[in-house]
Amino acid sequence: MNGDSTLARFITLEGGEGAGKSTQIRRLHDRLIAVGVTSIITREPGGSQGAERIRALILEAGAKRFDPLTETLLFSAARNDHLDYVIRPALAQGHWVLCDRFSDSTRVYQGMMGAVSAEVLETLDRLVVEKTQPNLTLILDLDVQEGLRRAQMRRGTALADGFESESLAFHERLREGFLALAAREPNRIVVINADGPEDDVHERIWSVVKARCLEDMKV
Ligand code: T5A
Repeated sequence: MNGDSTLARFITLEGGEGAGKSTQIRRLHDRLIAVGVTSIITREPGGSQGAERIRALILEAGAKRFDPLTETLLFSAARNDHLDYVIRPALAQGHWVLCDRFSDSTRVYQGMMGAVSAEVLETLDRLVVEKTQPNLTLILDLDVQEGLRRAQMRRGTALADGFESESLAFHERLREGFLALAAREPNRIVVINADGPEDDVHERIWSVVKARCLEDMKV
């Protein structure tokens, strides 16, 4: 099935801190391999050499966050590099791309939460992402306290980054922001209940990916 760029799919996973995106992206990758689909796993911010350098700058543990417009420009610069060097080449070779966060995170964190205007975000999206929009976006929706508990467990004694250190109210509004995006774009975005055991969440994701991306490929 791989090798044909018209069959390649770009899938993004989004949601709040600790919702299980990285865990579920690995599970989806393995399941796709089992049915003969080659995919790559990547992430934002980061994913390419240049973008990983920008990631280190943005997510420095214990550091104060940049202002929302500066963050937007940094995330966009990282995304531009990531698209040029990793995402578009992979899709052109017919590989599926599974990306842990993408432009919906900018819409919610910097747009809805940081009040960066829709006009600025749309202009940057046109400039950077252009036609390379995700075919499918899965929003992993989870109780905020549970997500932060999971993120903290994974981090252990290391310092939190500026995003994880935000208030509970911030994370609640973030969750609402993602749900609002999903309501606005039902053709592209599906909300996945991320509560419960990993296996259950994976099955929920798999049934959506099968129905939306694999049906016409007879898998
Ligand atoms: N950001 C990003 C912006 O503001 N704008 C942007 O444009 C972009 C792209 C990135 C930060 O940057 C911001 C958003 C973020 O704050 P990050 O370090 O990449 O930061 O962090 P996150 O993307 O938030 O990812 P996390 O690693 O915090 O969470 P995940 O990937 O959702 O969760 P995961 O899979 O690592 O799981 C966390 C822990 O929970 C366990 C895992 O084993 C792990 O220990 N777990 C479960 N436990 C119980 N039940 C389950 N079902 C579980 N699933 C996983």
